[in-house]
Formats: sequence, structure tokens, C-alpha cells
Amino acid sequence: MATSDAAVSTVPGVVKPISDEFMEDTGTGLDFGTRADRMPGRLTSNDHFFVRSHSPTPRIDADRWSLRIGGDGVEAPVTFGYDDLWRAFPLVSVTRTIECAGNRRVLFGREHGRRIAGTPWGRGAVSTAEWTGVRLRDLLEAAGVRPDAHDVMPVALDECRARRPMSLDKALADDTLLALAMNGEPLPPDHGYPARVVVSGWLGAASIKWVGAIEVSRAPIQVPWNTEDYVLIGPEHPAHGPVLGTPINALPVTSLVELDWPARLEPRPQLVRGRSFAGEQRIASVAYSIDRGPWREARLTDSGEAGAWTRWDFSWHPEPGEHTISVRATDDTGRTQPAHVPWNRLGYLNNQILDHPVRVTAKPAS
Ligand SMILES: Nc1nc2c(c(=O)[nH]1)N[C@H]1C(S)=C(S)[C@@H](COP(=O)(O)O)O[C@H]1N2
Ligand SMILES: [Mo]
Repeated sequence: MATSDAAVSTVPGVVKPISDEFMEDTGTGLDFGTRADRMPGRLTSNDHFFVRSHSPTPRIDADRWSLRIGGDGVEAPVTFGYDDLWRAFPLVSVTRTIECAGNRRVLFGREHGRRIAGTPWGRGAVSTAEWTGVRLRDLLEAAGVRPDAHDVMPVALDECRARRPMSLDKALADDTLLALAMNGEPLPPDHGYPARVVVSGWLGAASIKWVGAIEVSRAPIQVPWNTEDYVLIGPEHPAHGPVLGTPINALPVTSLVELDWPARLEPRPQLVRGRSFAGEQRIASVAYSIDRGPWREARLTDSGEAGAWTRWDFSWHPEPGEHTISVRATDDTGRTQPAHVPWNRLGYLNNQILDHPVRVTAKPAS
């Protein structure tokens, strides 16, 4: 069947065509999730990678663009042009998952019986790409990092001037990149062209797109994205001065079943597939339970790498009727998914074990 023109629409604010078949529209106009039941491989194609933007995608001319590394934490500021970046440093490629801290927010709201402001994400705010670029460390060393440097903050060129600091340690890590390419193509406009940061294992908001400057600071940096947004706010997260709760950095263990929600299946033997992600850690094992019965081990089908999701599957021959599939992944430090995630005001880090609803009928309902 040919794809109808109606299935692909042009969205103001987003450059790539958004396909209803592969993407979920959150309704904000700028944020589109990747459909869990349409994930053909380990990597998410550039066309289907989820989009989360606070402002419209800026159109940047790489020939007139430059990147400045400065701030009171460097010896001497340096500026690089786009071509310099491709040539001056070793190019590094890493496969890394990006997940928005607000992924599964709608399910979190339902669980707590409360409405939550913010992009109404289902399960689609997570995707994985092979990123190619230069190590942030190499860039920082070119400017000379002072021994008393504390925080590093990429600053963006989009309308909202997105910015979020990270610790110097994280900025110097082997797999913290200034990415120039995604899955073997120059970064697409919506994903940060000409350059974006990839902060492995941290919340998506740390991976600043459309970077125009990198500031190195001797003092801890406080900006809205680490004092009031992307912060766990709630009874268990006391405020500290201007910081309203606990700022989010590394992500917890999460799992995704590659089925629609609710799912429709036929009563025959089949493989159920999914992926689990543990932020900076590696997935060690994945267990599943049908209808809240005994836990069984799923089979891991990727070797498992810190910072990227690991795929898994199990075989199932369901009886007709209503069922649930629950999945609980564990990482190599023993962290696992909880039965319940305590309330936080902005609905972040919902990594609870979900009961995925499945209806099994002889003829799938249309
Ligand atoms: N400049 C800029 N960078 C940004 C954002 C943004 O709005 N502006 N959104 C952040 C958030 S919240 C997420 S989850 C990721 C999403 O990256 P993607 O759109 O490539 O999937 O980008 C981050 N980087
Ligand atoms: Mo995000």
C-alpha cells in the first residue's frame, strides 16, 4: 500500500515531515514521540527519532556559525568554525539513547489521579542513535580548563536560549560529545544542526541542541533548567535556596514493551519484544510477568552497553481475553524498577513497573 500524503504532515516549527504511522503527536506542536510498536532496529532512524523542542527549530547556516568555549573556568577562550570541528579533533562515534525526563508523564498522572502540566508524553520520548562528533573534553582542553573549574554549560541558539549545566567530571567523560552527525548523516535541523551535546545517560534536557557557546564556570551554575524545570519537586524533595527540589541528572532504569497501548494480539505463539535503558548503567537482566503472575527472565538480544538501551524478548502464547504484561529491568548496580514512583509535581522519572494492557482476540479488532 502506498503511503497516503495525509499520513505525512508538515508541522510549523519542526522541519522534518512527521509521519502518523511512526510518530505520536503530543499536541504541543513541537513535541513528537516515537511509536513503541514501530521500532525496526536498535537505532531509531533520523526521520522517526522523537522530537522535544521548547522553541521552533532554528535554521542555522553552518558557514556563518561558530562555537565559543569561554567563561571564567578556562585559561583562554577559543572559537571554532564548523569545518574546524570536523578536522581539528579525533571524530568519535557512540550509540546512545536519549530519553526525556518527562517520558510516561501521562501514565504517571493517571497513577496519581492528578493532572500534570508539561508535554503529555505517553511512552514515545525515547530514541537511540549513533552519534558522531568530537569529545567535549577535547574542546575544553583547547581552551585550557582551570584547576578550579566546576560546571560546564552548553548554551543554545534557539528562541528559548536553552541551557543546562553539567559537572566538570561529566563534561570530561569519554562519551560526552559535541555531536555533528546522527546515524551517519549531518545532524538534521530538528535534532540540533549544526552541533548538539550528547550527555550519555542523563536526562534529554542536558543534551542541548543548536549549541552556540560552551561556558565553563568556577562557581556552580544555576539556571531555570536546573532550579525549577527538570527538578523533582515534592514532599520527598526538599528545596535548597533557589533550587525547588532535586535536580535530575542520570536517569533511572526504565522499560518499553514494543506494543501499542492498549495492545491487540491474536491467540497464537509469538515473540514479545522490548527495550530497557538504565541511564549511565548497563542493563543486567529483564524479567516479565503475565497477569501479575510469577516473574520470568526475558532473553537479552543486545550485548548491553551503558548509555544505550538493550533489547530483549520472550515468547508467549496468550489465551483470548484481557491480559497484562509487566516488565522489570535491573541494572549492573542492582537498581531496579519500583512498583510505585512517589509523586513529583512535574511528573518526571516515571520508571514504575507498568501493567501493559493487552486484549487477545481471534480476529484483531480494527
Ligand atoms: N536548544 C535546545 N536543546 C534541547 C531542547 C530544546 O528545547 N532546545 N530540548 C531538550 C529536551 S527536553 C530533550 S528531551 C532533548 C530531545 O532531543 P531530540 O529532540 O533530539 O529528541 O533535547 C534537549 N535539548
Ligand atoms: Mo526532555
